[in-house]
Amino acid sequence: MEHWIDKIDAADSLETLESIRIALFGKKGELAKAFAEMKNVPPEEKPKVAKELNLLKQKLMESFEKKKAELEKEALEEKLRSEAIDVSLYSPRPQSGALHPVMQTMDRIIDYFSSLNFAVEGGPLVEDEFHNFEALNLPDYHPARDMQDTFYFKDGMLLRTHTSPVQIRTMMREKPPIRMISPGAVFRRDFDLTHTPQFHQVEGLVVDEEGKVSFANLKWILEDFLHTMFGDVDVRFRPSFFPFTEPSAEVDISCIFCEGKGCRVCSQTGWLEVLGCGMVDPNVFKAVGYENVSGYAFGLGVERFAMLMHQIPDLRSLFEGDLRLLEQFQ
Ligand code: 2NL
Repeated sequence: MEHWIDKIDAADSLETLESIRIALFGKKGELAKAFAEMKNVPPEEKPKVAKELNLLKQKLMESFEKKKAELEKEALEEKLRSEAIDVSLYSPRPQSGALHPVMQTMDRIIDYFSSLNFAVEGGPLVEDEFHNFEALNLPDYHPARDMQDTFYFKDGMLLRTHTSPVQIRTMMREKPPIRMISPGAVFRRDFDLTHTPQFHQVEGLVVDEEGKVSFANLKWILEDFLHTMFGDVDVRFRPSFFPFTEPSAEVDISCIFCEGKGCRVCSQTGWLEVLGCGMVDPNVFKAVGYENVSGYAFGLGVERFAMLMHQIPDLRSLFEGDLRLLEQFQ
C-alpha cells in the first residue's frame, strides 16, 4: 500500500486527488478493504497488524492533507491571477446629462440675488389679463396686448408674456417691504433668428416706504450684479420707456467680444444691451392698492445672458438638444 503515497504526491490537480481519496479512504476503498482483511489475521498477530495498519492510515492521511493544502493554495493563486482587475485599463466614460446652460445661467442669477436676501417667487404660467397687463399699466388698447404678440386661450386666459404678474401677485398678497425676484418661463408669439416663442426671464422688485428706495439704489445693485456676471465691464444707463416704470432705463455693458472697440455682435457700437429697469410706475402701485411707497424694478432675458456669458453666437443652438453643445456644459 506504500505506493499510494507516491500516487498522492504525484497528483497534479484537486480532481485527481479527489479520485484518490475515494479509491483509498472511501467506504469501499483500499483502506476499508485492508481493515476488513483483519478478520483473517490470526488472533496473536492482530495487535501488531492493526497497529501497522493504523500507522499506515495516519501516514496516508497526512500525505493526503498536505497535498490537498498545496493544491488548494495553487488553485487560489491561479484564481487570483486570472481574476485580477487592471484598474489602469482605459474604459469609455458613460454619457451623462448636464443642466441646460440656460438653467445654469438662471441659477447663477438667482444665487446673486439670494445672497442679497431677495426672495425667489414663482407663479402660474397661465394668467389672466389683469395680472399680466392691466395691473402693469398696459391698458386694453396697448399694442402688447395684441393677438399678434400674445398666446390667448378661448376663455380669455393667456400664457404670461413676462414674469411681472408674479410681482403683482406678491404685492397683493404681502405688504411692503418687498424684496424679490421672479425667474421663469414666458411666452410670446415671436419666432425668428433671434426670438423663440418660449424663453426665460428674471425680474426683480424692491418696494419700501416712500423715499426709502431710489434710482441710485437700483443703479448700484445692477452695476454690482453685472460685474459679478460679466467681470470687469463698463456699465451705462440709457433713458428708455416701459409702461410699468417711470423713469425707465435700459442698461448696456461694454461689448465683451471686442472690449468696446466695435464688432459685428455689438453692431459697431461697442455696447451690448442686457437689462431694462426703472422706478415702479405709480399706476402699478395703485392697481395693487399700495400707497406712500416707492420701488424699483428690472427685467432681463436669461437666454441672452447665457449666450453672452458663454459666447454662443446662434440662439437656435440652445434649443436643438445637440449633445455636442450640451457636453460643453457638464
Ligand atoms: C426687459 C425689461 C423690465 C420690469 C421689467 C416690472 C414689474 C413690475 C413693476 C414694474 Cl410688477 N416693473 N418689471 C421693469 C422694467 C423692465 O423688463 O427688458 N425685460 C427683458
